[in-house]
This record gives sequence, structure tokens and C-alpha cells, in this order.
Amino acid sequence: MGPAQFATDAVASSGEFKRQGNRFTDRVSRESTSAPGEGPDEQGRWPVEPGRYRLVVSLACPWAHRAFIVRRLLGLEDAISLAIVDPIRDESGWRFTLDPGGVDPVLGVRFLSELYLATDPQYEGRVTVPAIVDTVSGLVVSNDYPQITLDLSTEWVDFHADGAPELIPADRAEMDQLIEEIFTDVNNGVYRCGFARSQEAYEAAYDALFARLDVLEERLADRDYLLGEQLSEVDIRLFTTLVRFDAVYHGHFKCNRNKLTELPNLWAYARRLYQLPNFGETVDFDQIKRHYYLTHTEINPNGLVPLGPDPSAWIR
Ligand SMILES: N[C@@H](CCC(=O)N[C@@H](CS)C(=O)NCC(=O)O)C(=O)O
Repeated sequence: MGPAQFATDAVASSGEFKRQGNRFTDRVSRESTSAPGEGPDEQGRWPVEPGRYRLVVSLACPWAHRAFIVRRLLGLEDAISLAIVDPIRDESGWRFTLDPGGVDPVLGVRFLSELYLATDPQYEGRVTVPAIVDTVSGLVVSNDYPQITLDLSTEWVDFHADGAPELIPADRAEMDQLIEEIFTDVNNGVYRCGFARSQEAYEAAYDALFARLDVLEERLADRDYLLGEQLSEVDIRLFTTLVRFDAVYHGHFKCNRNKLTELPNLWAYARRLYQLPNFGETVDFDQIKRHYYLTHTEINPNGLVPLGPDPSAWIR
């Protein structure tokens, strides 16, 4: 897929934050016509091969956190390996400084940008996680985070653990609508608050965020999960924003009409998810807070990282 539809982040004249598109939109797909070890077919489909691909995440990043959770829930740890970048980006971007010698042991690089530039030497956008990387060629297959998690469910089904949850319902319409609303107003909404460059843009994002949270609060009055009694992909997408809400978004991004803990159904729901196997263990509040408060120096110039809130509330 060429860069035609790719655009970098922008601030509209209204001061509104516009997120960049995803540059690498190939997929690992059961429909690939490529043989094992080969690159993508003409439609950008790479062959499904356990042990071949590496998922690069930051534990701080809500978009990467989705993939980290889904990979574990589906039991794909042996099929798709995992690289974790340092939560602090410096001028070189995401770094493999948590690994011995500062080098990813499989991909042999120090910076995620090396892989992006090997794949597209003209790349000028932000170098983002999550990314799926081919360990054979060292090329980036995808940084298309919404598709990455869906594909872990649908394309890797032969490698799912016994009893793995079915995260995508047969009829997707209701889930897809929720995904869209939650992306716009909540997942990306918190960023639109935090990165707004005008009072009007901030207020519009804030109003949309809390209006949506009010709707979700009501929806969760009579159900355990967003679609009813069964966990699905959209729960994971909401969870990774909710778990960061009081620790980061409430203060750092000025999303402060309420704390999550003041919205009783959402708070009970978020804790219910946190306490499921493979959810709470994936949450690293220390990396989350250090990433946001130390990386966005324009909105937290003194670089102090707050000590609270007390994370033990999540397991009560
Ligand atoms: N690929 C998406 C979502 C992923 C994303 O934004 N990840 C963040 C971390 S939460 C990132 O990698 N940022 C790198 C940067 O801003 O330089 C995007 O570009 O907006």
C-alpha cells in the first residue's frame, strides 16, 4: 500500500488535533497466496506463519496495549513474539533501551525508526507503536492498530489457545458502531482534549468525551460488558483508555469533569476487566505515567511525574 492516503498529524486552524493516518497497512492473512518465508502477495497479504512476526509495543501506549492484551487473551504468545520499547521517547523516538545493550535481540536494531525507514526510506510521519514486523526481512508489515487486533482474532485462529475467547461477534454491526463512537469521543477524544491548541477545540472535545462517557455509563447499568454478557474487542478498546484515565488523562490531558472512580458503572466495569486473567497483568502504571508526563514536554514542561492515584483501588 503506497503512502497516498497517509497524512501526518495536523492542527486545524480551529486548534483541533487531527491524528495521522496509518502508513503501513499490509496484513498477515490466511488468504495470502505467498508461500512461507515469502513477502506479501500483490494485495499486501503476508502468509500466516507462527514464529515469523514480531509485535512491537510500548506498555504505555493505549493503542499498543490493545494488541498486547488480545495476543495474550488468544494465547498467541508462542506464535507472535513481543518487543517492548522504552516508555520514554527521546529525539530518536521509540528505543529498545530495555533490552541488553539497547538492541532488540531478534530484530537487531536500536530504534523503531530504523525499521520504518528500512520499509519506506521516504517516511516522514511519526514512528508509532504498535507495529507488526517481519523478522525475515526486517520490514514493517503494519502499524494499522485497529486492524492488527482484528486480525489476531480472525487470521490467527488456527493458533489460538483452547478456550480462547471469541472477541468478534458473528454480527459485527453493533460492535462496529460502538467502536467508532468510542474511538472518536473517548480513545482519541482524550488526545483531542490534551493536544487541542485552542480553548474552543478543547471544550468541544471535552464535551463530546463526557457526553459519550455518560451514554456508556448508562449502557453499563444492566450488563457486564458493552455487548452484554460476553467480552468482545470493543471492551478491550475502551479498557485501555479507562485504565489510563485517572492516572493521566484527568490531569495531564485536562479531562477533568469527573474521575473514572466517580462514574460508578464505568468504574465497576473497568475493575471487572482489570481483574480478568490477562488484563491487570498487562497494565504498568509506572511506564504509563512516565511516558505521558515525561514525553509530552509541551504540556508538562517541569517533567514531574505524579505519584498517585493509588493503584490498589483496581483490585478492591
Ligand atoms: N498509529 C496511530 C496510533 C498509535 C500511536 O499514536 N502511538 C503512539 C503512542 S500512544 C506513538 O507511537 N507515538 C509516537 C510519536 O508520537 O512519535 C497514530 O499514528 O496515531
